[in-house]
Amino acid sequence: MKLTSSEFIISAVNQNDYPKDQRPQIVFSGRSNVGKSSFINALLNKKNIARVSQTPGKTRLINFFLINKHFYFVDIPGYGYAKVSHSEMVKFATMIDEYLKSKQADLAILLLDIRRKPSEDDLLMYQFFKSFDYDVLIVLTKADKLSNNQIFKQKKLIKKSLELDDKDRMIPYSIHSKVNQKAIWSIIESYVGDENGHQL
Ligand SMILES: Nc1nc2c(ncn2[C@@H]2O[C@H](COP(=O)(O)OP(=O)(O)O)[C@@H](O)[C@H]2O)c(=O)[nH]1
Ligand SMILES: [Mg+2]
Repeated sequence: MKLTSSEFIISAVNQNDYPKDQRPQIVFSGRSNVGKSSFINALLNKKNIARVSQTPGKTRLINFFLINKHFYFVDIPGYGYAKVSHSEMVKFATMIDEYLKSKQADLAILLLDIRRKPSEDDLLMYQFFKSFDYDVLIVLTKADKLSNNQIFKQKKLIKKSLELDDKDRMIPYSIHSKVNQKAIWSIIESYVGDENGHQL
């Protein structure tokens, strides 16, 4: 697939704000500071379409980006940031629940830092996606920080702690080397089909 256009559409607070059309959606999730905005920018080859945050945990909205006028990237807020109040947590959970229930997306991309053991929040997010029947692609960010040998070890550890479903894939990535970017795009492509909605 050739990337021909990408544009920011809307920051949604609730369902009423979501785009009303039936174009396919790919949803992106991960704890604050995992590299989600950087990853979206890198995929779209844009400097700052998804804002790389200065203050982690600050963006509390669901951002929709229209790609090739054909499908959406949906950026849901980062979680696991310590300094949020209980009421903010509840607001966050309600927002995510409402989006996931809408079942607009078929593929969820869950970002995990390749250097860390998945947190409780990471595990919950993965299980949340599975409970709503999403296929999940795990992207392991910041792969440039580790040696190949360490990457191998971390992949094993992360797979085990998530109890990764056999059909879910896990791919290391780095915004610096852009390793596996092609592979990630072809997975996305297999979910969104071509402009006429045909499965590729
Ligand atoms: N070394 C390295 N740093 C990264 C990578 N991806 C993101 N970062 C850095 O991680 C920090 C958080 O990135 P950001 O995209 O704002 O994370 P977000 O909170 O998940 O959206 C920033 O300082 C990025 O430059 C990567 O692949 N390699
Ligand atoms: Mg961000």
